[in-house]
Formats: sequence, structure tokens, C-alpha cells
Amino acid sequence: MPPSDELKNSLLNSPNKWVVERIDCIDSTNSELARRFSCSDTVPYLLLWAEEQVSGRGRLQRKWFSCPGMDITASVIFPSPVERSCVHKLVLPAGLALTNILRDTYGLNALVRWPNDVLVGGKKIAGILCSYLAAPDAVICGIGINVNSNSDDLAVDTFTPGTTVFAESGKETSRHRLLGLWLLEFENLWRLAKDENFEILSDKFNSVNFYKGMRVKIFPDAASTRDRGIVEKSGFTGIAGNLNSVGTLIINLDNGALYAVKIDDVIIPI
Ligand code: BT5
Repeated sequence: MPPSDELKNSLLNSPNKWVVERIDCIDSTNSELARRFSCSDTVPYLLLWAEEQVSGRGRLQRKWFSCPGMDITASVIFPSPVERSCVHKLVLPAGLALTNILRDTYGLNALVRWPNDVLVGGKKIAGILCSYLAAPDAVICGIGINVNSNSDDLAVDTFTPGTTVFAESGKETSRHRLLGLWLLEFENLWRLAKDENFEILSDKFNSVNFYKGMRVKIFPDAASTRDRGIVEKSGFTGIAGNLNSVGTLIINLDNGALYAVKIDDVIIPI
């Protein structure tokens, strides 16, 4: 299945030479790129887009669902622009990039829910999954965007309800255009993921930070047990603030202390 000219042409505006590959069906685009490149000497700038993904993955063994031919399930691999220890920070520019595009080009009131979800009207419209290949030194960043499906068609195991660009705008959207716009914006922003620039990225994130000002309950390290239910007593409460200069979400706890959220904590608005 050839990639469209619309997508290829938009990527001509990139400083990097992207190869675009579109396939009918795969288990997971992230898994496929890891299989292909784990033992290579070098990696290209490659965008792999699957029309159907049958074992889409989220974080921590969670699943990603999508409607074949309607949504976007794609992953990019590229030489890592940051140290291995900073790779988790690439999730932030990836989500921020989509949020910017949905707001500026599609007129949707999108926000980023730290660290890796994009929401519209409190419903999840996209998720990001990043991983790092040690040799070669490369990043894989997968994105699932609900585009032209109906939100009712998403078989989401609802922790947060899902929505789609179609449901929010009432219009069918070119997935080729949206994917190209996201990737160009992501490239612009990942340059800020380096330590010396991270504060600029945190500031940009803070302007579209879903949690900011929200009263929340935090369950430390509960993410891996989320599906089995959360022990209510173990949480503590506070008001979510900004990201700090290294990209961590800060909560102003009721006892006056500041708490830096960890990646495996669960945050529930209350
Ligand atoms: C994510 O994980 O949100 C990352 C999703 C990344 C998907 C892309 S698709 C291309 C590439 N290849 C892959 O295999 N993955 C990447 P997490 O924050 O753990 O959220 C997962 C949770 O989101 C699930 O447990 C569901 O509750 C929910 N979910 C699943 N599919 C959804 C959808 N289409 N829309 C909204 N929510 C969904």
C-alpha cells in the first residue's frame, strides 16, 4: 500500500529525510520497528503506518484499540536526539505536538494529560508510547490517534472515555495530512527535549496541561495494579500544578509539601 503524496510531500518540509511505509496489517507498529532495527548498525528516519493493528500496545501491558482504515496507528524510528536517561522526555514533545496541531489547525480544545495522553473535552483522543533501542542508539515513538471512527466504535476498557476527531469536529479528516503535520511539529519540539532547553518545553506544556489547577488524588506506584482496583486508603490529595524544569508534574499536597509525580503513580481527579 503506497503512502499518499499528501503525506510524502508534507514531509519534504522536514530537515530529515523520512522514509514512509504504509502496511495493511501488523501486530504493533512499535513492536515491528523494534524487531526490524534492534540488531542493525544504523537506523533511518522511518515512519511506519499500519491500516490495522491487531495487538496495539499501551504502557504497562495495556492495550490500544483502533478502527482499521479509520484511525491512525503509526510509529516513527529515528536516531536518538537525547541521552538514554532522557528518553522518557520525548513523550512530552510527542503529545504536545499533537495537542498544538489539534488546537491550531483543527480548532479542537485539546489538552495534554501528563505524561502521554491527549484529551479533548476530558476524553482521550490519542496516546503515545516511546521506547529506546540501545544499539543502535535510536528512539521508537508510536502514536495512536482516533480520527474518523465513531467514539462508540472504540472498544476502550474505559478508565477514561475515548473520543475522535470526527466526533469532536463533525467532519472527516485526512489522516495523511494529520500524520504529516504531527510529525513535523514533533520534530520541531523534540529539539527542546535536551536538558538545556527542557524548561522551554515544560513552559509550553504548562499552557495546555490538563491537570493544572485540578484537585487530584495520587496513588504512588499504583499504575501496574490499576486494572485490579486501587486501594483507596493509600492515596493522598492535593492540587496539580505545573511541570518543573525537568518535565515532572508537581502536586501541591494538602499538607503543604510539594510532590513530584512518578511515572508509575496513578492520578485521579476528584
Ligand atoms: C497509551 O498508553 O495511551 C499509548 C498508546 C500508544 C498506541 C500506539 S498505536 C501505534 C503504536 N503501536 C503500538 O502498539 N502502540 C503505539 P496508556 O497511557 O497505557 O493507555 C492505554 C489505555 O488507553 C488503555 O488501557 C485503554 O483504557 C485506553 N485506550 C485504548 N485504546 C484507546 C483508544 N483508541 N482511545 C482512547 N483510549 C484508549
